[in-house]
Amino acid sequence: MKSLEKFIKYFTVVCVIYFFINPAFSETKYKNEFKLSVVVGPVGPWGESASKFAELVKQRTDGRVNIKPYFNGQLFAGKQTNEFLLVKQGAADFALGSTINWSTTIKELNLFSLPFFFPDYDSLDSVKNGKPGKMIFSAIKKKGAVPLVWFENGFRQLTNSKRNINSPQDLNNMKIRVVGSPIFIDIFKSLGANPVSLNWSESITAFQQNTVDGQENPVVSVLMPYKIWQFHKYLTLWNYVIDPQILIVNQNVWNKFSKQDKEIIIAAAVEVSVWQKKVLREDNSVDFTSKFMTENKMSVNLLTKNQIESFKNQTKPVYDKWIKIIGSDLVKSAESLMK
Ligand code: X2X
Repeated sequence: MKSLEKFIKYFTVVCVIYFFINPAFSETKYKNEFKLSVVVGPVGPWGESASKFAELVKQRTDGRVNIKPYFNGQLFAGKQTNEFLLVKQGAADFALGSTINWSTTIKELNLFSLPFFFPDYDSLDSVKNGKPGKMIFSAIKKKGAVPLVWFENGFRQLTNSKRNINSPQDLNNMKIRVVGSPIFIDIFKSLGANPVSLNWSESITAFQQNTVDGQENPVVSVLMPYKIWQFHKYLTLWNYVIDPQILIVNQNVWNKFSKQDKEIIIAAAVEVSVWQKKVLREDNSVDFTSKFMTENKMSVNLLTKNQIESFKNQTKPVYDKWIKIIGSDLVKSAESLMK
């Protein structure tokens, strides 16, 4: 009996040692699939960034980290503005998303939706790379997900099926589809329009059936892949809000990756975000956009400085209300960098 006990003890010790020194056992083993949430479809720079990122990570981790993009908001069981909570709760592992969709949970993200606040890409870059960017990343962390890398969606432009928009009066009573985020409702109400909040996936049907007259989205990232000219004849280039994206990951999922795999994931994301930004910024130029959309029979309307000024004045109460919600420290910090 004693010798049996001795044998069991000896056997256990040998097994434990074997487990720790054998590379096949000690190599990091993760779940088979990590779900990456994407609101739009696979076509266009947003969807393509998600696919490229997943591919690079798989290749560079020799298949250890298998990320699968779920397009068209397949992972939401409801509103797209719940995407952040999906990641926080683990129903999605990653999201490559627009900050707009998460702004109902993280108030700081409404900074990017302040009307006529960001004059150009340089201002956006200085805010993302400076103190405000850090404040925003720490707000995201506090709310329970890990922000990894900034991506981009572009300035948002207006399209509609009724008429050219030159002044707030032209928007009077127009039904405009917006994301279900309160600042967008405020902006379009202040302009006299009738905002209707819908998930993007339901919006295309609304355009087809003419239950709304217009919408606002970035040209290259969303309007081109979705061939908006099939539904709307009028495009107004007004750069009224900027729409950055961020790649986020669930906190527990992130903690379980090895140091080496974390580095691979971040490097792949940075590489793809550089590519995405380059494509978007080149193609978002007024010349390219105007030519492309005119060829597709859209009437393209580039607002003058004075016209923009009248939209800006009209939306001033929205700015005044929302800087308090966003946090005046963050807004001031962004303003001082943009001067
Ligand atoms: O719903 C939209 O308008 C979209 C696709 O741009 C976002 O996800 C914010």
